[in-house]
Amino acid sequence: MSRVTLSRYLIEQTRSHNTPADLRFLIEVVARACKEISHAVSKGALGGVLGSTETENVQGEVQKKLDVLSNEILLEANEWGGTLAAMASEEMDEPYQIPGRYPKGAYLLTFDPLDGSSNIDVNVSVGTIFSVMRCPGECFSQNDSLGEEAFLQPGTQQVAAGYAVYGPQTMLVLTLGEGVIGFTLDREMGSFVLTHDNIRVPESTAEFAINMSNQRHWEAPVQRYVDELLAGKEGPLGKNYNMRWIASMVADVHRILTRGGVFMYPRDKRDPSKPGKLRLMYEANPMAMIIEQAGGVATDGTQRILDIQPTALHQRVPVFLGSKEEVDRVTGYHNA
Ligand code: P6P
Repeated sequence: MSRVTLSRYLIEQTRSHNTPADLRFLIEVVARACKEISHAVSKGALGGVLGSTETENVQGEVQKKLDVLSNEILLEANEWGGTLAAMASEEMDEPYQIPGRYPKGAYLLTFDPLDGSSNIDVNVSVGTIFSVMRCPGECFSQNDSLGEEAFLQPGTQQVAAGYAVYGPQTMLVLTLGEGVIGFTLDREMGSFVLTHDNIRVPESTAEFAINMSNQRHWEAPVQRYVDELLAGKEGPLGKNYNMRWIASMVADVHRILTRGGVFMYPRDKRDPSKPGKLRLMYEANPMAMIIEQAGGVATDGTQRILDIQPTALHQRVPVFLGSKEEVDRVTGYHNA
């Protein structure tokens, strides 16, 4: 059977599901930028891009050289194509305005250009996460600069979401709202080739992902749930569980999409002003859309992540996502 590349898949989607041509073009451009990021990441020390810069991002996190490079790659790839009204990134305080010399388009793109970047210097998988929404109303008239309010749409408004994971293979995992597909980068051809045509999250699991070092800071429902997981076969859940924590959301979510699991980054008592670590607009929302499209569940502990009405571009939310049986259980403990 001939190999289906991302370009061919998107063309066929356009015919069968009326995917707008400008959305198709946007996805292809983002994928091309991810190929360039993959190339930079894979060079490691040979590329002179390991280590940190002297700067911090809006999150107060020290920026890795590859954070900054990946952000620039995505901005430069997407600013000229005429598909976007504006962009927003974990690495930038304010939305990025499309330069006046380029046409604007109907979509908004948000992204975490290099998620898990603390893992780069130790050669552990990292990734790029992205989300696409429509620009509300006529917000893309040529001369307006867009404030963050145009981005503050609930995750149900996303028209596409995806991530690239830079691991032993580089993969692009994508949803356009019709299920989840996976493409593997063929470095010889330079193309993303369809290798996973219907990714589904197993409904039950025996594997959980959480940073256990924060256990003393968790709220009661999470304490209860994790205690039950650790109690194993002799406990109320009646089976033994395994634990994995890569500290790279893209890698942890990819494992869960592949073999099931429950991923948790709960709020904790260390900093009440921060309801968790992960950001809604370019981590939780795109991953929640992907997980739900694959048959999983994604909540903030009490409600569906995709229903959250954002109040700020860089707001953080608690995240519980993955196999339905387990996410429903821990969410039920919060709502008990
Ligand atoms: P911790 C990476 O910095 C990240 O944003 C996610 O990719 C990851 O799941 C989480 O933070 C890891 O956080 O506190 O375990 O280092």
